[in-house]
Amino acid sequence: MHIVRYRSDSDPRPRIAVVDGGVLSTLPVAGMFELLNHRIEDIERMCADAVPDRVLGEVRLLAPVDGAMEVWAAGVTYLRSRDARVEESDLKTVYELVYDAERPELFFKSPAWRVVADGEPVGIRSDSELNVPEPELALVVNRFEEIVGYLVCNDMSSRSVEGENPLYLPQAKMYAGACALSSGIRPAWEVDPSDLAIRLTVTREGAVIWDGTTSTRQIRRPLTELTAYLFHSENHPHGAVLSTGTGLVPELDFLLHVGDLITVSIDEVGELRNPVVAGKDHFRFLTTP
Ligand code: DO4
Ligand code: MG
Repeated sequence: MHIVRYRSDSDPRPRIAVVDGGVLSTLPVAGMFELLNHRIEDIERMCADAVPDRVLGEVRLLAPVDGAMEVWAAGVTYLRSRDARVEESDLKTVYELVYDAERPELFFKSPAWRVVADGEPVGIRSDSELNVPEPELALVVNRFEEIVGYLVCNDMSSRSVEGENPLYLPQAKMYAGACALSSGIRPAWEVDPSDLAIRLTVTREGAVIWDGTTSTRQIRRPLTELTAYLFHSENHPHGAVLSTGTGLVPELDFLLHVGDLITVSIDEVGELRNPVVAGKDHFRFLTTP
């Protein structure tokens, strides 16, 4: 079962539904923001009580975030991410220190309206030479700080901008098309997230040019430690998405090209596929209603 946001030809308003076996059951909420205003046991009951009303082929799936929801991300939570950043940066110690520190690295990634959906393009900055996808397990958290489900996130990043100076992190991480989320939230009551395979594949002109796999078992911190820091000094009245960091980083000689197809899949959670474009002009669709 997955929880999705969709739009149909017969109704321009986005709706929230449960999908199971290709059949949708629309939920009685105005948006994901309203669903995440409920406790997890109420959400589970709502999903169980929902009545089938249409099939997947009749609708367009949207990014599963709306209202005042925000996407945040954790960093340097896997050894591979620490080592890759030590290699690319002149200021190595910040990454070594944060990997072991009590306080995790958390950063703001995107408001709901800037998130791109499965199938839409992801972006690279026109002023950045070294760009990578970051395949990550993302947590969907309700306003009560409970993890209600899981998504696939691609935390697109400029390695050259971040590598030049860690203070450029916001520019390396936040730009048009930098945040992609899979369509369906896999409910937390259906999946154990402790050892899920995460796979990244990059395809160019039909041929695989990079492929790697890791597991959520490699993450250094408990997931609830990350959500506790997210809610420590800020309220998230519409809930939030927290991406948990990457365990796969291609070698420094790997360069993403326009036209590459990035596929991230996480066992039992879902798949996210996005072609690569360069520059902000491709993302006007996010800013026009
Ligand atoms: O420290 C910079 C960002 C790290 C990150 O995004 C990751 O480890 O996934
Ligand atoms: Mg990341």
